[in-house]
Amino acid sequence: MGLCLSAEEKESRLRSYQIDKEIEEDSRRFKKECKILLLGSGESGKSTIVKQMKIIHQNGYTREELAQYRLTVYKNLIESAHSLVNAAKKFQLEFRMPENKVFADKILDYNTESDPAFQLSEEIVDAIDSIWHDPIIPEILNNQTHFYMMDSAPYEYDQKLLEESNQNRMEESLVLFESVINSRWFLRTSIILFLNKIDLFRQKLPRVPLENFFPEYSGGPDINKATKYILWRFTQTNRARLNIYPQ
Ligand SMILES: Nc1nc2c(ncn2[C@@H]2O[C@H](COP(=O)(O)OP(=O)(O)O)[C@@H](O)[C@H]2O)c(=O)[nH]1
Ligand SMILES: [Mg+2]
Repeated sequence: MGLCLSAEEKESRLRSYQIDKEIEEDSRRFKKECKILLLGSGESGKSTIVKQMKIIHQNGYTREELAQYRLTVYKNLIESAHSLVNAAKKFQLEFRMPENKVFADKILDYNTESDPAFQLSEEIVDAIDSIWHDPIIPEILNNQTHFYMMDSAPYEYDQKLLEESNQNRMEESLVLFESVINSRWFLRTSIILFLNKIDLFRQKLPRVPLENFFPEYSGGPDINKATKYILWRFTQTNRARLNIYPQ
């Protein structure tokens, strides 16, 4: 009779019920889930946006996670110091403070290690601090259009790509955006266009005219006009007529 189930049958019904419940819960979760694909050329700020989302919406980073980033910070510091010393050489600029000539060689010879307990030596920290205060540093930084330096990499319209040094970053971003937005894979996708690094753009605009790189632009150093022009350039590529939400 229907009511007399064997222990084995009871167990299998229970298991089946549990599986159904799990499937139902999964599908409820998937419906709420929103997948985001962040696309952009190297150094455009993709990782930064993910980190900002984690800080704002997921309680940020644990002490262990922060400790893991320490090595990356050291590595970036040493790489940037190398870039500065190499740029001085490239532009044939001599460090003005005599001790910095010695420090420059010391810095080029120094590399970080991958051991998590690794600490920068005090000597190298002092050497970097000293060259950073040399009067030639502003001259080197003013030449950033012609060499690559991470972190302080200012807004990209006059910058070359890290991946390919003769490709202008802004042109590359436009080409990349055009190929994504018109791709058949994204026909039913909403697009959010992040015009980030606005702080760097604002600083750079009066110093490096946008017209030098985009001769048809005629709005001068007005940040609103320049931003509108760039937004217009991006929206012009939208042949598939997707909804674009500028941020
Ligand atoms: N000043 C400024 N720097 C930014 C901004 N967004 C990203 N960066 C910096 O740009 C560099 C490259 O960013 P990252 O997120 O690593 O780029 P990714 O290669 O696209 O992942 C990093 O040094 C970031 O700190 C921004 O809005 N303003
Ligand atoms: Mg990244």
